[in-house]
Amino acid sequence: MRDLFRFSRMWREPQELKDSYDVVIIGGGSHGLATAYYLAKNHGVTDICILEKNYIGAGASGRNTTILRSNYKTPEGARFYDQSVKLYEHLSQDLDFNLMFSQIGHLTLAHTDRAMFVMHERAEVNRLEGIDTKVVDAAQVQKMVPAMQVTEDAEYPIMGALYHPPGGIIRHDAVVWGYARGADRGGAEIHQGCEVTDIHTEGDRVTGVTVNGGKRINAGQVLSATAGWSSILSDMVGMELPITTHILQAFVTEPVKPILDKVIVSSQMHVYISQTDRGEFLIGSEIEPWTTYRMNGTLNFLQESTRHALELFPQLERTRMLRSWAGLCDLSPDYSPILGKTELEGFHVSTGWGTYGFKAAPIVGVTLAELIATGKTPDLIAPFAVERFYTDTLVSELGAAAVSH
Ligand code: FAD
Ligand code: PYC
Repeated sequence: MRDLFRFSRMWREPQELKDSYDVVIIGGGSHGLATAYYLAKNHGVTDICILEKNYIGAGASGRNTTILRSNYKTPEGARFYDQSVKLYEHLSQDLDFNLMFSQIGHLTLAHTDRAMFVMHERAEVNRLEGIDTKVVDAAQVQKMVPAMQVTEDAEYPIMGALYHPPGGIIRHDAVVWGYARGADRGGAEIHQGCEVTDIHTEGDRVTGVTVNGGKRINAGQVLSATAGWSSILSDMVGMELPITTHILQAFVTEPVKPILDKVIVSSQMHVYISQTDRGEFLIGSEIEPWTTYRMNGTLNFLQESTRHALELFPQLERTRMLRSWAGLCDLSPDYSPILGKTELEGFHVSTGWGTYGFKAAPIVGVTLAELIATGKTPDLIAPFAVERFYTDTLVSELGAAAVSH
């Protein structure tokens, strides 16, 4: 299996795995790769291996709908995602790789008085954090998106929206490849087709991992950046995380002329829509309510999301669907991430990203790299420690995390 992944123009051929590293990162998605990149860049830590059971970007990082934004509801969340969007603004230059960030603006539609109230609340939290977000009325929405149907007699009439100019879309696999190349250039080893099958401990600290084939690797610091699979990894050290894994689906149409240059989200219609640089309409919905590790799509998703997308863009009626897919999402009870240290010394996690973690990759990388290199939890991520579930200090992003949760 590993031989399948040996040839890449973007990073070095992997060496044989060594017996020990300073840091082992489990998971070659955007979070694991970004952490490796910033460990070398910001802290000079280079004795790192990234262990990926599949190929780089095989998880949710290569399956998401590429939305970046920071219009969250809690001050903790808004300021955290704001730092991430700011890092994304300069990431192409930083990685010397074109990530195709289109900062086109993001509109969350409101169809009821209650939804308008929530939009005002979010706008106010954002304003206090210095984030550019405001409430606009239906006429302003129509002006910004002339191609969208904004009529009063619609099944879901649009009363207004939360407008967030810094939001946008980016090329997701470029982000993954850019960080992988950057991590490799910084000295980290990337091992694809390399599954962690066990994690070892001695007393109350982590000591290393075993990979498929049976090789044991020693390490004083292990990061599990495994998102949808993170409960399986934490089970290996007897740690129960409050995470459930669900699928989220999306599809793209054939390319059409450019008619949409905003990201559109409607919580009540459970649909979100953008148009890619290639002209495809990219359409997604809500997570499926059951828990699973199987990434199978459903007909119900295609029917419902198509129906709602056509209510907003009836001109797409004859547009053909090109492909659909699903990815795993790791949901926490308060819709905020679980990030940083655990009770096991040296074992760190990045999980609880649900349907919204791609936008967080740069700030996750910066803050986890700081934690691993210095042993200190940066203030920005302190609210997201796993202890919050035992100290009743939840950070509830319900209603602002992604589509309708
Ligand atoms: P992943 O990219 O999932 O990487 C985890 C990696 O761990 C995987 O590659 C996996 O193979 C590997 N792994 C697992 N177990 C092992 C093991 N035992 N050994 C070695 N490797 C292992 N977020 C947004 O911000 N905006 C969006 O618009 C958005 N849209 C989404 C749309 C869809 C359809 C989906 C599915 C998700 C979406 N998300 C979005 C969420 C986002 O994609 C994820 O939160 C984010 O990509 C998680 O990144 P990660 O690096 O933590 O995990
Ligand atoms: O994080 O904004 C988001 C999002 C929208 C749909 C899926 N994730």
